[in-house]
This record gives sequence, structure tokens and C-alpha cells, in this order.
Amino acid sequence: MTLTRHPSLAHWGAFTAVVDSGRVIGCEPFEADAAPSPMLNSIAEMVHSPLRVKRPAVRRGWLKGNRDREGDTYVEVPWDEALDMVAGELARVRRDYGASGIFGGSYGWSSAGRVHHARSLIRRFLFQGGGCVDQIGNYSWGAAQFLLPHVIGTASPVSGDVTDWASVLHHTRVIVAFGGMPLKNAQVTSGGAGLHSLPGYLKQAREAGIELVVVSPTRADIPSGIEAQWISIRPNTDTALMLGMAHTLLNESRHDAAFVQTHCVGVDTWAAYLRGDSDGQVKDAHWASYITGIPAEVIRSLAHRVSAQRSLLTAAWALQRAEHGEQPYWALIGLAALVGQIGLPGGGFAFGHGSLNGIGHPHRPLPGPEVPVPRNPAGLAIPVARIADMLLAPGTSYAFNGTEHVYPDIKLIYWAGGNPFHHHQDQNRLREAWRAPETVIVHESWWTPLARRADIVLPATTPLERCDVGGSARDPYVFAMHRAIAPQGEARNDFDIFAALAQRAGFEDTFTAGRSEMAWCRHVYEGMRSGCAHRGVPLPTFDEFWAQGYAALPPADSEYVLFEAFRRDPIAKPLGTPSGRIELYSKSVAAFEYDDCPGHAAWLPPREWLGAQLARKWPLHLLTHQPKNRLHSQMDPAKLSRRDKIQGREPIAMHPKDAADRGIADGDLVRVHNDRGACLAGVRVDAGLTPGVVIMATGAWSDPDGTLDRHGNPNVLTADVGTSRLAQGPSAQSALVDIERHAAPAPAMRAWEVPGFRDRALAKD
Ligand SMILES: Nc1nc2c(c(=O)[nH]1)N[C@H]1C(S)=C(S)[C@@H](COP(=O)(O)OP(=O)(O)OC[C@H]3O[C@@H](n4cnc5c(=O)[nH]c(N)nc54)[C@H](O)[C@@H]3O)O[C@H]1N2
Ligand SMILES: Nc1nc2c(c(=O)[nH]1)N[C@H]1C(S)=C(S)[C@@H](COP(=O)(O)OP(=O)(O)OC[C@H]3O[C@@H](n4cnc5c(=O)[nH]c(N)nc54)[C@H](O)[C@@H]3O)O[C@H]1N2
Ligand SMILES: [Mo]
Repeated sequence: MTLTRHPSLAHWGAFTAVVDSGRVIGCEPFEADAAPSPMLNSIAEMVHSPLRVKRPAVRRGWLKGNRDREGDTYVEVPWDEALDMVAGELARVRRDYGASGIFGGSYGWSSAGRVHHARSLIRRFLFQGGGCVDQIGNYSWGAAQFLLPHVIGTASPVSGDVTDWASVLHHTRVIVAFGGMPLKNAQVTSGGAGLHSLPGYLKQAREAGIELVVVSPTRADIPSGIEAQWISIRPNTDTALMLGMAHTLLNESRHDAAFVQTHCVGVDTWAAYLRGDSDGQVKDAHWASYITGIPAEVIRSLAHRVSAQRSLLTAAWALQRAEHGEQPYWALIGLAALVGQIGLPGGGFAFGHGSLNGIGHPHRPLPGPEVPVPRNPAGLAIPVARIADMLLAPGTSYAFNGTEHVYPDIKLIYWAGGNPFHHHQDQNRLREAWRAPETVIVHESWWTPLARRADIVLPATTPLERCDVGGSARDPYVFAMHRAIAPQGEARNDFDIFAALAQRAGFEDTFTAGRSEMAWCRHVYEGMRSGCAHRGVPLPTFDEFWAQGYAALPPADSEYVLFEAFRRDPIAKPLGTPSGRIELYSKSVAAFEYDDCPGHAAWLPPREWLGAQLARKWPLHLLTHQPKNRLHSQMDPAKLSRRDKIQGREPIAMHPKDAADRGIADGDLVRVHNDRGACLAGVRVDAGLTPGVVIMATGAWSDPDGTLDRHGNPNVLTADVGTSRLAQGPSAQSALVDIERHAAPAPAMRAWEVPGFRDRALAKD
């Protein structure tokens, strides 16, 4: 037996692949990783899974001109024929409809390796070929991305530009985490994690005597092994809690009037709203108590505690992935402004400490490895989560961040590196919308729910079948990713597929820039190396880096405090807002005249929450959080994810009283349903929930039977509405449902199957 070992990287960690006779037999965690993710164990299984797409395949119905993209059989074709078909379709649609007929936003996480990052490659290819309709924003922090520039002049704090842990450990006395700090999420960072640092920081925080308060509908958002106060809250009501705290501070003159005076604008308008001058409703702790379900004295005492000592107020990204998700973020900044610690060590507001690995990890601001994506010459894009609206209503207009746009008429969808049949809300609506285009082309490594709804499927390699360079600006390493095994089946690299298509369209040299795979790895690393050298940080040569398998970046040389310079001198170091200050009231936002996002943070109840009229019909609030044992829908068929299922279905956490009221016991199979659809799930009774709240992780591969999902993809239940006209982000966390026991025998679960294949001769009938 000759084992070979090859360094590599995934979004959930760096590792060494151990290979025996062409098969990956294990993935050993990177030696310097303090808390490696068990998800590394799923890689070998998935690389050799029977679900791999082995050869290019064409949907049989598409050959006959039908758009019924579900449950169809496929015909496998040779590569050259598949590439000719794709090139022909692209050329036809470009000729007849122009760039506005091609949808190539291709949202999704793709790989940690940057040279082969599929979403960058597809956009590079389509942009260079004449452009397409792109997607802007993301599902992660879509609402924050467009709101924050109006309020603080930048969206950078939501992607990790926050006061670092070094500063927190030295100065903070209390951390209030809205949405908690579940360690499950800190396994992952986009671009890869060499060091999992959150467990270590939390331990140090505990040793330093820092109090942790977790405001969440579930006790499970308290990081395991850490003591914390749990404040149970109704979902989507954090804005009311923050307003109640803000009112308490103003009313009791506990706010920092001097800071607000010198560093903010619009406090008078916001304070008038909090007092109820504008709508007759005082937003005091008593009012907030009624909405949030948190006792008024707890709200007042929390306001006292955060203003009386050094406090860090941090909100999970999930809070803004809800209808009116702009509001809790604006309210948090408003509250932190009144507390007056923004720009002080360990104080102020932050986002995402429990959302992703590396948030708050001290680092130097250095460039990471990147493949350049050129400008989209078509200049066309939709807000990322408005895909079904676009497909269902081409030609209609919509509002977005102060502007009006018209949805294009899409004839061809091209996707590589994402899975809308995982990530999008109201899947039954998306399934209907998916019938609109003439052609759907997908590159995938597995027969995912997206691949099984595509007309032409091209098999893509996985990272272990190619060479790459990966890393994230939030992580202290850059990694060499060595090819460990040959491409499985007839899989090809996305890069080579696009190069072959570019060649057919006459721009191969532009696409490849004349570089081979290794030349790109070198180029991307050298780009980072020269950027680092520019900032006085020497990195090893490419050859040294490649041989070593990684390069370490030097540690941060000082503690980082968000807005420290602005705090010290707001005149010389203004923010990027129109006023140069924190905008508690924004004239620009007010001028948009959106009733779903007015000029200051406000309590705007979503259509679906536990206080809504609709809760009489659908009395449970469903939250769909990130899965602990997979990355979104990736690796759902692997053992680690599978062993959590109940009777083969995705688990749903339910309060004992809600279960008992419905005659449901732990381990029962249930039907979770609302007006949009239904899914099966297996019940896990959990007393650590806010009553009325049920929680399912996202990512179970969809398995539809009519409008019922037999496996438990919660996106059949979530609402497909924009957070507001300002950001148009996804509102996945605003969904009411009801649950009943599924007494009938469980239907077979068929999500993890490959489609049927027909041979050529039969394909024409
Ligand atoms: N209800 C609900 N829905 C949600 C969320 C929620 O909280 N609730 N969260 C949302 C969020 S924050 C996000 S970011 C999205 C995530 O949505 P996605 O990023 O779309 O989800 P993934 O399952 O990671 O899909 C990535 C796909 O890319 C494929 N892939 C990976 N590498 C390659 C490659 O090299 N080449 C090719 N061709 N394909 C590759 C994988 O096989 C996988 O199928 O989901 C969103 N959806
Ligand atoms: N293991 C793993 N880790 C991941 C991912 C994954 O797929 N798997 N995905 C990654 C991605 S793409 C992203 S964007 C991040 C997302 O990071 P987040 O958005 O922070 O993740 P979630 O798990 O959706 O939500 C965190 C917690 O917020 C709580 N919450 C939900 N709604 C409310 C509310 O209204 N109020 C309060 N107070 N709390 C609420 C939920 O209980 C939930 O457990 O996670 C990343 N990390
Ligand atoms: Mo995300």
C-alpha cells in the first residue's frame, strides 16, 4: 500500500488528503488548527459518491422542446457534443435576445480555491463574451449591505471589519449577542479556515470574567461549554427590544449626549419617534416587552448594564435575513450610539461574531488570493434574491435602494457553483418560475436538486482533482491546494470547460490570459505576495509556498477598534455618509419614501411573526438556521449529516408544550405546512426554545411530491419577499407554519438518487 498525502482546503478547514491507489481515504486536519471541523470527514465520501455526475448529460425533454424540468431522464453525450450544444445555445440567445436574455449571476459559495472559484469563472466567461444579467448582494447579509452605507458610510463591518477579540478580551465587560454565538456556524469561512478561533476566544473571554448575554429564540445559540444568560425572544422582534432599550437610556438620561451630539445626526427625529411624538406610541420597555415577550424589567436592566460598563453589542446575520431586516441593524447602531462606546476599545456595535469563523480574529489588512472578474459590459443585475420575481414577471418594474428597474426576460440560465434549489425561498414558487427559460445549463459535481432541473449538465471536478490556491482575509494563512486524485468519471475543471467554450466563441486567449492551471496558481499567489510586500509583509516565493503547502501571515501588530479614528476626530476622519457622521435619521433614505424602510430605525412588524393576525391560522414561527453538519446543501448525503436525520427526514426542534398540544412525541414524523407548501420532518423536542418557535436547518436536498417535500427542505415554507424596497434582501426567517403528526406510513425519500438515463436511440421518442 502506498499512501500519498496532499495539502488542500475547504470552506470548513484546511487539511491533508490521504490517498491510496487513486482514492481519498481520509482528510487529516491542518496541524495548526485549534478546533478542526468534523465536516472534513465528509469529503472523501462525497468525492467518491455514486451521486457524482460522471459524463455530460442532456435532459431528454429539452431535446423535444419541453420545459418540465422535474423528474426527467437524461441522455449522456460526449464532451465535444455537449460543448458544441452549450456554445450553440449561448450564441443563439445572444444573437436573438442580447445579454439581457442570459442569466449568469450564479449565486453560491463555490470552492475555497480561488483559481477554480466557479462563480468567478462563470462571470468572467459570460462578461468577456458580451455580458449577462448578474446578481448583486448576497443571501448572507443582503439587507445590511445596502442599508449600512446610508447609516455608517460602509458595509464593511458586516463582513468582518469589527473591533477585534484582542481589544474585546482586554476591555469588554459584557457582550450582548443578538442571535447568539452558535459554534456550529464558526466551522466555516468563505475562502477557507486554517484556524478555527472562536472556541478559544470564548474560553479566554470566560476566563477574563466577561459576561455573555445571548438574546435568541433558542438556548442552543449559547456556545457549548460557555456560561451565559439566555434572554428568550420572539423571532423578528429584536428591533422592538433595541428600541425599548434606547428609550430607557434616553428617558433616564443614561445616554452619552456628548457623543451623540458630536458624532451622530438625526437624534432628535429618532428620539421623537421613540417618545411617540410622531405616532402616539411610546417605545418604552413596557411596549417592547409586549412585542418581544421579554419582561420589561429585563429590558431596562439590560439597557442599564450595557451603558454602565464597557459593552459590545453584536448581532448575528440571521437577524437581517427577515422581512424588514434592515431595522434591527439600524436600531443596534442607534442603541450603540446612545451607549456612546463606538470607537472605544472593546465597545460599540458589531455583527456576525457567531455567524462565521474568523469574525473579530485580529489580522492585518492584507490582500488575499483573487482571480480578477472583469466588468459586466451589459451593466445588468438584479438584487440576488429577486430571481423568482424576475422569472415570473419579466418587464415589470421594481424598486431598489432609491432607484427603479425593470426585470429582464430571461431565455437562458447558466449556473456553476451555487444551488438555488437550496438557497432560495418559497421553492414551490421557484419551481414554477423555473419553467420560464428555454434552456438551463449547469456545471455540477453531483446530481443535486439543481442539476436534476437542468437541461445540459456538465460534470465538474472537485477541489481534490485540481491544483489551486485558497484563503480568506479573515484567516492567518494562504493555502496551496495540490491535486490529489485524477478527475472522477469524465469530470473537467470549470476553468477548462469555459476555456473550451471561449475557444468556440473566439476569445479563448482573453479568458485564459494565456495561462495554464499552474500558471494561474502562481499568478494569483504572486498577486497576493506583491500586495503584501507593498505593505511591508514578505511572503515566501511561490515555489517555497507550494512545497510547504501554506504560508503563514504575520499576526496583527495592534488591537483593532472599529471607528477609532472617527471617534477621536469626527471632522478630520468623517464617515462615508452624506453628513460624515452616524445617521440615526437619514435624509437619503427618507427621500426614497419607502414605508417598508423609513428614514430612521423603526418597529415595522413583518407580515409573518407570532404577533401577526396570520399567527391565528399558522401559530408557529419557523426559523431556518445554518446546518451544523454540512455547508448549506453541500455534503447532505454524507454520513455526518445523515446520522442526524430522524426517520430519514430533516430534524425540527419543537417546544414540549407545542408538541404536546398536537399529540406529538420526540422522534415522531410530522408534516410542517403553510399556504406555500409542506415538508416532512422528524421531531426533536427541545425545552430550550421560546414557545411557539420551531427550528429546522437548511440544506436537506429537496424531494418534491407535488407541493410536499418528503425530505425536509424548509425552503418550501419560507417567504419569497424582499426585506424592503431598499435592500431587497431575502426574508427567510419570517415564516409562520403549523405542524401535525404524520400518521401514515412514511413515503420513500428519493433526493439522493441519480436521474434515469436513456440511450441515444430511445431519446427521440
Ligand atoms: N431558508 C433559508 N435559506 C437560506 C438561508 C437561510 O438562512 N435560510 N441562508 C442563505 C445563505 S446565507 C446562503 S449563503 C445560501 C447558500 O446557498 P449556496 O451557496 O447556493 O448553497 P450550497 O449548498 O453551498 O451550494 C453550492 C453548490 O456549488 C457546488 N460547487 C461547489 N464547488 C464547485 C465547483 O468547483 N464547481 C461547480 N461547478 N460547482 C461547485 C456545490 O456542489 C453546491 O451544489 O443559502 C441561503 N438560503
Ligand atoms: N456549519 C455551518 N456553518 C455555517 C454555514 C453552514 O451552512 N454550515 N453557513 C455560513 C453562511 S453562508 C452564513 S451567511 C452564516 C450565517 O450566519 P447566521 O445568519 O448568524 O446563522 P443562522 O444559523 O441562520 O442564525 C444564527 C442564529 O440566529 C438565531 N435567530 C434567528 N432569527 C432570530 C431573531 O429574529 N432574533 C434573534 N435574536 N435570533 C434569531 C437563530 O436561533 C440562529 O441559530 O453561517 C455560516 N456558517
Ligand atoms: Mo451565507
